[in-house]
Amino acid sequence: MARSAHIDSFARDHLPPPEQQPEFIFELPELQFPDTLNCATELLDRQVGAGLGERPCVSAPGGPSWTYAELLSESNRIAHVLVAHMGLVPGNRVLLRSANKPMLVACWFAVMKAGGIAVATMPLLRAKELVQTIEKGAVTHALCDHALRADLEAAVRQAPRLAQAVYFGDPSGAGLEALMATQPAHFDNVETAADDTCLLAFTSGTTGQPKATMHFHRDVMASCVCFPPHVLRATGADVFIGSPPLAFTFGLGGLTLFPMSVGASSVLIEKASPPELLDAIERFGATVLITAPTSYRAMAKAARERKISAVHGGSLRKCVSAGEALPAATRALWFEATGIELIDGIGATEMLHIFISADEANARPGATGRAIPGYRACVMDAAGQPVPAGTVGRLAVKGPTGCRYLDDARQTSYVSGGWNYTGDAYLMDADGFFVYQSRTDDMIVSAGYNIGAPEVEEALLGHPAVAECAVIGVADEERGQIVKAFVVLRTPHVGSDTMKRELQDFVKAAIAPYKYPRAIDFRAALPRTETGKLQRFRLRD
Ligand code: 3UK
Repeated sequence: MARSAHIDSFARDHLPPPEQQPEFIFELPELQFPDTLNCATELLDRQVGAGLGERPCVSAPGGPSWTYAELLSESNRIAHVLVAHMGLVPGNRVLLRSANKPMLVACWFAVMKAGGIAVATMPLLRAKELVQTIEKGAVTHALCDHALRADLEAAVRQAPRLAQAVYFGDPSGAGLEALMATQPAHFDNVETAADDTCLLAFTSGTTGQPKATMHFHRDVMASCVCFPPHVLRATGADVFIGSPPLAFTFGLGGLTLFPMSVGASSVLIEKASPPELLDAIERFGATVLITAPTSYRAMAKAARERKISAVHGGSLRKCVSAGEALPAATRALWFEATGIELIDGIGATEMLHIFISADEANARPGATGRAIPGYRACVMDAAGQPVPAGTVGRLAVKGPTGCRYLDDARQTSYVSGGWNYTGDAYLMDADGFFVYQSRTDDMIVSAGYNIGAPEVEEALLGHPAVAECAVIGVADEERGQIVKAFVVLRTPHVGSDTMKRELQDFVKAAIAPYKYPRAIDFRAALPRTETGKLQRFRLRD
């Protein structure tokens, strides 16, 4: 391995000990990386060097719209600001704070170029959570959108180790843009080692204290050669669009790394609610959509009416769903609306991106897919032994990326015997397709029966009055647990005892009757994380 370029050795000093790390496998020819590797050089400088400089790269509804050459010079200028003005040395952590927009992408690449470590934060985080992030990552620098300044300033008062913060988008013109104007458009990228950490990604936290996962320059490039060419197969002519924040590795990959790895362009929208997303798809002629199952469900009706799909004369041709299990009903709904078969994929912050998926031709309703090229997956029993096909157990994966928690005792609960345990209960069928059951700790055991919450949710979603729902197990004297459903009804339906009975009968007719929700609560909305993930634990409280 090449020598680390990090002068600040914080990341290296806080890696999990080698015996606690997963096994990494690099079997594909495209996974043979050189010892010296900087992902910004690969994804940005090299694309410009290869003649793609004039192609569109990143744009946003309110502007700007940058070509690859423009993104390169913006990033180079910011890299100079980091080094010359903010005193960054390789290995320092840089907090990034912004909604999805081209400037955030430029800042991210600037950090890579300067050999720093990007710590992107969800825009909705408040001072308290930012303080946790700063302390956990020993973060010393920040590049932040002026619009999100107040919470960062409040956090810095409590965490003064973050001594260097520069803001962009200040209407007065001061701040990052003014500093950039005095800097050259050329920057010599730091020659980082392939195994130098380049990002700390915090887990989206449906439970407990935040964990920071560590990913290397090599991991970023590995994510670009597995899912994108083998499953997604986008081209340089594609226009990517979607909702996940770039602080979530689903968004970072899907809206920045993957399009840039093939010379495509990406449209970044700050608030990607279903109507805004649909407007932007039409306006920019987006061809690849990256979002979560609930968003597909919410957009289906309008997507059909507005003919956004290429088969109806619109632009959209490929759609990726991840973040949560995709109900077969949602897959069918989206297909009816657009003629597009969703590409479902399970990914995790710990694994950086997607490791089980299926392309359109291999999609199987109700199954996530098969291990993608580069990864292996299997279902294990409690003792870490593979179970036979058709048996439910714990999902275990390994590949070129894997879990390294920064200085965290929970490393040994995610990684065991070289495998990464995602915390999901799955079964593998005879054809190697993985079928999601539930989070391992969301399995409901009622009167001795194992019931996966998503299966009951899926059944409920089949009822036309149900807009959204969530199922949990609640303690019960007689049965141990009973199935309880939280249901958001579509207007004009209203919650009533009659509606309860109707939904219960509907579920009994759709799946094994013992799985029906004995309790139903009607709600106006369900608690979700900023990444759109259902927070079942908040329903349990
Ligand atoms: C769940 C899924 C069933 C599953 C993510 C794509 O979601 C991402 O990362 P997180 O760390 O959560 C990981 C957990 O989310 N999950 C994600 N996708 C699916 N369950 N089917 C799916 N298709 O419980 C997993 O363990 O927030 C997704 C790319 C990058 C990501 N970080």
